Amino acid sequence: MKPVSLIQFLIEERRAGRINAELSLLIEVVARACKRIAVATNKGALGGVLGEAGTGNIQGEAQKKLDVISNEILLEANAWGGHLAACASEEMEDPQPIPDMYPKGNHLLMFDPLDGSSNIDVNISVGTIFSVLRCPDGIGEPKAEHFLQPGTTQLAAGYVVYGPATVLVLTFGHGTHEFTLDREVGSFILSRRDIRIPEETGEFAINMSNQRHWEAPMQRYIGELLAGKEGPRGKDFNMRWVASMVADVHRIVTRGGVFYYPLDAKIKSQGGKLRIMYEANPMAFIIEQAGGAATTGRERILELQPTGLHQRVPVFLGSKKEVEVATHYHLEADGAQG
Ligand code: AFP
Repeated sequence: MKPVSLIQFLIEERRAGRINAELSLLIEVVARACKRIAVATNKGALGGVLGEAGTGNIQGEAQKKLDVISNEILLEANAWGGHLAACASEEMEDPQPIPDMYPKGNHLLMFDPLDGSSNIDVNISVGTIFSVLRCPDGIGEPKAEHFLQPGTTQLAAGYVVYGPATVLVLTFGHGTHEFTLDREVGSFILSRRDIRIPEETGEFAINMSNQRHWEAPMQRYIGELLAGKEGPRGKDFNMRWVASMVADVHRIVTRGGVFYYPLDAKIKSQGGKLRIMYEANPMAFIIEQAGGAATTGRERILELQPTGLHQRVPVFLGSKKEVEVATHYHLEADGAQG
């Protein structure tokens, strides 16, 4: 079969009436920016881009040089195209307006420019995550409040994993599709259309070092997975944890599995570890469009009403039946308490 490039795919989606020209251009621009981030990450130590930037982001986390560079690449690429009303990023406290000298569009773009950045210096996969919303009508200068829309309103979401291959996974709400970067040609080529995540799995991803801080239903659930064949689940489970959400989610999108970043006593006051607007929502959209499930352990992520641009939530996502078991344990425990 003839290879289908991302550009061809976007034209087909436009012809099918699933996206408009502005959204198509937006995705092209984001994909082009991610190719530049891939080049920067691939250079490693030779590019002088490893290590700390000496600054902190809004979350109080140390920024890596590549965090800052990736953020700038995405901002610069998206400023002038006329497809955006504003951008928001993990690395900036407030949304970034489009400079006055450029035309404005109707879309809001949010991104985590380089997720898993603690893995950069050790040459383990990192990634970019993005989410696209419509700018509410009549808003010329979007503020944070205009971004605070539930995940169900996302027009598009995607991630790029910078691993042995650079891979883009994308959804417009009509299935989840994967594109692999052909480095010689410089184009993303469709490598999997309409991805389906198996409903059942024997593989889970969680940071086990937090076990003692988890809530009781999480202790029970993971305890049963660890008990394997001899336990109540009657089968053995395997564990993986890359500590780059993009890489962990990409494994699930490829062969199934579940990913958990639950609430624990250490992070309870901040609501969770992962950010709703540019981590949980886009990943939940991608996973649901591939037949998986995504909850906070209690509620469907995509239905949450966000209250802050950098709000954090617990994340349970992946193979549907397994996410349902973990969610059921939490709801059951809440019911028993209440
Ligand atoms: P950074 O982007 O700050 O490296 O955080 C990565 C992340 O948000 C997500 O990608 C990982 O799944 C998670 O943190 C890893 O968390 P632990 O450090 O608790 O393993």
